[in-house]
Amino acid sequence: MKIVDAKVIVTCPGRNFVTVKIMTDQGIYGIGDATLNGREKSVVSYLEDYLLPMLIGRDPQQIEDIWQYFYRGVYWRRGPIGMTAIAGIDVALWDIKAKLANMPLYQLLGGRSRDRILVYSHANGKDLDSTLDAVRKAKEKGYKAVRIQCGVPGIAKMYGIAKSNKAYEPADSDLPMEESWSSEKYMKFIPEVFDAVRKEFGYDIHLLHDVHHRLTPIEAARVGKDLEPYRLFWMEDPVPAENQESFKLIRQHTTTPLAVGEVFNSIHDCRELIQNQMIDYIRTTIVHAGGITQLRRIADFASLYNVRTGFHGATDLSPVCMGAALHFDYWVPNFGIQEHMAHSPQMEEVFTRAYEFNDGYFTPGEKIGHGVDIDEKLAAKYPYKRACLPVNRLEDGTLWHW
Ligand code: KDG
Ligand code: MG
Repeated sequence: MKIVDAKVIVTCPGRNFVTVKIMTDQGIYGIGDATLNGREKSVVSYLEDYLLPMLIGRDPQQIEDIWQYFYRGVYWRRGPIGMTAIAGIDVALWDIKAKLANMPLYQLLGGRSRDRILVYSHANGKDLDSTLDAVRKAKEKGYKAVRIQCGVPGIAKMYGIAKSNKAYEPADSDLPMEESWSSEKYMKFIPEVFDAVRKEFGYDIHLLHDVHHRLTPIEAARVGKDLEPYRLFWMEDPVPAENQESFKLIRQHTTTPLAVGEVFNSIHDCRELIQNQMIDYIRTTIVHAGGITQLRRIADFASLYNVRTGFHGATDLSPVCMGAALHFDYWVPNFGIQEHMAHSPQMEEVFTRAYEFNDGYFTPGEKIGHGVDIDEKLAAKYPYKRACLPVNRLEDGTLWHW
């Protein structure tokens, strides 16, 4: 069996998505997500100018060898652009292999370990009342777990809080917008938010929160401690994770569970965090971490230390990534939770999917492969539009993490 063609499809049905499509001499094809939010074209160039031409003539069944060829073989290892490109190819190859085996992907991975996949949704509001409303709406839709973000009094423009009726804040400006931040104002306000949510909805719902890397370790320790009475499912990305040692300090002070890793792209980025049991959930996902081939290694390694998965699943990860992630979640023994943000109807017209939501849980569907496909004709109607993520500054103008 041989790969006879491979291409990249870029489409923007509301936001930019990059999809790898690999064709074989047996008529079977596979697709993979290679979207890197706000930097999409760098991955497109890496794929088109380098990796895809090297695929032609190879046996698509040799997923491992192809992965090693693009990881070890290129000399320049790791990094978000390279690992996202590898992930796009890797998932397309797993899709082909599952189609060849005439199985849904989860069967090929080892079969399902659970009946359904717990997902968390987002509830965010510009103030406390609208946040409580958003939680109510998420509950009405059946979600059993909700990530809560709330505008902070005194902070004018803040990432993670929806503008108008949008579900979240997408990368939506031609050049980066500037937002602002005050750790002091946030740290005072956030326990009040969770206090109000627990008072209104009780403890029979999982609550999550994303700090988005904005605190220092000692500040994160304080927030974790202050949130303990509200029994969070997790506190996410409390500090930037380049320095994995930071988490030792946070861990010494709080029992609030920690989730980290949506910006990681290799097993080495999370090795110390996992090995030293400094986190509880690993968020590294398929599209940004070299695909299923590497993520399997990360999950197996994490299972040795009781660290469970909680994959990133914002809307900038295409339905192709979501489909593949749900097959992985169905199988992986140390599953924790899966993030879910609904794609728009326009996006779901371009990407058809077999996965299904029912009362707070997903199932990946029984379609062979990963069950997601792309309508290329429709995709062509939505040309790429540059869209940048914002930057963040402290009140005195200092550029900050966001
Ligand atoms: O591209 C960046 C978004 O995916 C990210 O900001 C969303 O933090 C996020 C999350 O937890 O979903
Ligand atoms: Mg996050």
